Amino acid sequence: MAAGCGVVLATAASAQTVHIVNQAGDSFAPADITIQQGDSVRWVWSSGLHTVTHGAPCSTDPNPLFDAPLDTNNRTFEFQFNTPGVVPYICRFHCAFMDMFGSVTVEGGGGGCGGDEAIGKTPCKNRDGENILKVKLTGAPGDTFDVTISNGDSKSGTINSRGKGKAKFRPVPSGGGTATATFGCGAEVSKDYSCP
Ligand SMILES: [Cu+2]
Repeated sequence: MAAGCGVVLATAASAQTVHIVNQAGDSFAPADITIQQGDSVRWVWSSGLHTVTHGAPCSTDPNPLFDAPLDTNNRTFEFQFNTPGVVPYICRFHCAFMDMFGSVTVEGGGGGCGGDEAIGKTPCKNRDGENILKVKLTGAPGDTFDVTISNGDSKSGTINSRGKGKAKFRPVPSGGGTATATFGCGAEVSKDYSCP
């Protein structure tokens, strides 16, 4: 887990995490946190009138991702960060005089693999005198992959919304070989194939 996070609540449904930032007097605690893409941050009020406003000290971003009150009527504000990068934010009332601002650093790469990363079937068939090898993959939707086969040929692609991907090679030499897939999330899997 990233250093500087306060309380971290794991959600049951997925690997997504909710990170807590407390309003403590005229500051955010912790002011700067690092999270993974898809995680959420929940700001928690304790006293006074504040806002959680996207922007660099001390102005509002021209296209703010969020601009929420944090006060007795709005005691929490939660936002999910789906894009890697650094998102600065301020309190509108206390940024300039009290340095009440912070930042959320969103790390990409999915924060690890989902466990579905695998090579399924590797059919290789002769068509019109050429061997065509298909390498069928499963993984997390949106994740990228590179597949390399024994003759050094490689192909890349993206796992589709149904969790499947495919790499097609032609021509492929006769005989056996191994297909190795490296996923964007870091997983590496291999499977043998055999061509006529
Ligand atoms: Cu404030």
